[in-house]
Amino acid sequence: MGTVEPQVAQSGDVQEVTDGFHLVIDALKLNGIDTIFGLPGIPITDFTRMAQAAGLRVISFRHEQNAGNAAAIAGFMTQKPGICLTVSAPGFLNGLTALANATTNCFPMILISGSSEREIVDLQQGDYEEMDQLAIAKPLAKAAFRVLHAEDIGVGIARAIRAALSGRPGGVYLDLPAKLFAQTMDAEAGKKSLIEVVDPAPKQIPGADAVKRAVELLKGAKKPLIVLGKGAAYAQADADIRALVEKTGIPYLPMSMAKGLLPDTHPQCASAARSFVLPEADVVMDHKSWGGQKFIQVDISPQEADSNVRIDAPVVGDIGSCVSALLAGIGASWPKPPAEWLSAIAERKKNNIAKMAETLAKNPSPMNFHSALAVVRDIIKANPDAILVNEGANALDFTRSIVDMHKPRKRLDVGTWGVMGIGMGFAVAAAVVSGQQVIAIEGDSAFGFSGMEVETLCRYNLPVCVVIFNNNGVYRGTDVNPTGGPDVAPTVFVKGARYDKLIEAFGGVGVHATTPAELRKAMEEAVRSRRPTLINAVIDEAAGTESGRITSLNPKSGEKK
Ligand SMILES: Cc1ncc(C[n+]2csc(CCOP(=O)(O)OP(=O)(O)O)c2C)c(N)n1
Ligand SMILES: [Mg+2]
Repeated sequence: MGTVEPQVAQSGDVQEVTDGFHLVIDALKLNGIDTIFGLPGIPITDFTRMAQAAGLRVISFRHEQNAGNAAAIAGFMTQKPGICLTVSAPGFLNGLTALANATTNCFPMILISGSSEREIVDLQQGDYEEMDQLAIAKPLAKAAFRVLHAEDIGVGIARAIRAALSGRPGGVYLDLPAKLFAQTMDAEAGKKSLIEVVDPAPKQIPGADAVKRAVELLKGAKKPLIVLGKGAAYAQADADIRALVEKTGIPYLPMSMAKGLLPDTHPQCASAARSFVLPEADVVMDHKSWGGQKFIQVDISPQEADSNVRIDAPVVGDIGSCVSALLAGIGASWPKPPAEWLSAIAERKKNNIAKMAETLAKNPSPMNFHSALAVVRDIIKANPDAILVNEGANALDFTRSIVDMHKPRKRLDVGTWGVMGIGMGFAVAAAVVSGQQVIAIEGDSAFGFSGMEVETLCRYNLPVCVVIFNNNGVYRGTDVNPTGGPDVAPTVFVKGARYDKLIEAFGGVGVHATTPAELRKAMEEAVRSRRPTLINAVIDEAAGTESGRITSLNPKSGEKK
């Protein structure tokens, strides 16, 4: 229990007192929180100092969005809410993008922000950094709470933890006005006011009838397919998921962050035949329709069924419980899917893998995405515990399809929104939480959103190897200004930029790599030394496509020429 200077009570007895600062720290510690990601300033500077003094790890960032992204992915990796701490108004707003992204992706995180005094904010009298933060956070968070009295801190933290972790996890906002931190109360009463949350993510057991319906539907399928999403990765029910896939013999398709849940090299993995299996399958466990298909959806939220296609067999519960119930339901003698279906997939896989191998073996000059990623694929294969962070457009899509993942929760990327800017926040958190080597494959544009955090990598001496696929711009570096004027095209950056020099400013290792051999040597050395490293990998500026794999989402001009 943290205490402040003893105060002399009226009776003359010395009374142990505590305050808001210490109650928040103690409540977090009581609930197993050991790390805070944040950025200091009024009114939370002293809080960061006291938290560090109390044994919490406090990781300071250069911009709150990166601290927020770090907290969110720490939550995804650990099933404990990641904590992000920000100052009022502008710091709070900087953290909000990460909070909203966490909610969208079902990452458990708590954004704790200092705020200005309610009395002044509500009368709009012009307090320092005045803003009604609770109202602004509400629509972007799964839940939002404010604590006004020191004796309510225990309840506030407990409610935030439960909201972040239970059901579909998400982002929670906790508003702590400046005055709260200095409020004092009797230390013993303070200690008693704290809550150690019991069973914050309760199991939700699916109904027997729902499981039976799903098993029946699966049984009748001629072309079944299992789609694994990042919720399956989050659940940490790896052994049961693997057993379900292997016992049924059903081909599966991992979504981006579910890659590695079973190794991508698994014989039932249909990733290399993705564009064939998705429209072709007749019964799909999870996901999107191509007409005539039937769907089983496993989800902890009963509201999610029918959200974009008719769900014929919703199975509502936590993934672990649902998968073990389905396993029990399919029993010991489940017939393998029809051989025709499996061989049609195998055929496509074989052809696509052979075609890809041919492309990867080429050694064009300048290097392209494929020749560079052949190297990354080898490095990840040799270091299956390394965590791969990935963002960009082409730099994302090519990495996702070329680099096999071998273990669960080792691929962290742009998620549901395809948001740029997660890179360095995710990389810092992945290294801090796991202690493992992190490899961040970054588009040159994507990197720019959080690039200043290379100083953070160096400051904490984290084993992070950032590889920038530098193609001189957004998607490619070849656009020209149609007017012939002096401004370059909107998608083009400074050509031949040397990102490797950025990290050298902070004592990290910078490498300029123009060939696969140079890239391989630099990545191997980074993994061996575990030093913060940034490799500027020069990629053919004409190699990418507009928006990577989602070119078709670009609106077309209706203007008649
Ligand atoms: C926050 C945010 N802003 C803008 C975008 C639009 N966007 C998608 S990908 C991308 C950058 C693509 O360029 P780069 O990272 O260099 O990847 P490349 O295709 O060149 O490999 C941008 C700006 C986004 N997804 N998120
Ligand atoms: Mg680029």
